[in-house]
Amino acid sequence: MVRILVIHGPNLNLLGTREPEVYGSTTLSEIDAMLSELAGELGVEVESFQSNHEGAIIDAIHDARGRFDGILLNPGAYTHYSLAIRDAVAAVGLPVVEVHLSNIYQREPFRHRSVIAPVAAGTIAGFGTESYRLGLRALAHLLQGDRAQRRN
Ligand code: CA2
Repeated sequence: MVRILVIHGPNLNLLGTREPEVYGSTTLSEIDAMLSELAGELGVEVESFQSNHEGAIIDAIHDARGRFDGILLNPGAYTHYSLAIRDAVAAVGLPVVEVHLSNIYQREPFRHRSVIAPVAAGTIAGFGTESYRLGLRALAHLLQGDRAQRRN
């Protein structure tokens, strides 16, 4: 079965407890539960990980090789400047779908640039928790297509 690692970056552990006007009122564990439910429908497996530390996120990306087929990644504020996370994504060679709750292009200018986007398979932003669900669907579609192609 296709296995997907979900990585939530810094401060996303606070979801649902602060700034609901920007990030909504759903907690991170509720998002993880939604993703597990959707994974069941899509016939994929998901495992979730959250860290506030750049190095821990990089380690999780490296360790995904051989254990997961793809990564659903919300890099949080690292999106905008972490060349180290970008390099890890490029190096691991697994498809990565970048997701954001908010529409980063409607926000402050420093959020308009993602250094991750050029090495991601695709990016979804602005749909709140639905961004994660759309991202999981997109990644499952990509990976299940790859599997079918390898069988033929
Ligand atoms: O919209 C997104 O998903 C972001 O990745 C969220 C990051 C932000 O730095 C990016 O520009 C866009 C911030 C996550 C902070 O989450 C909080 C949740 C509750 C309270 C405070 C912060």
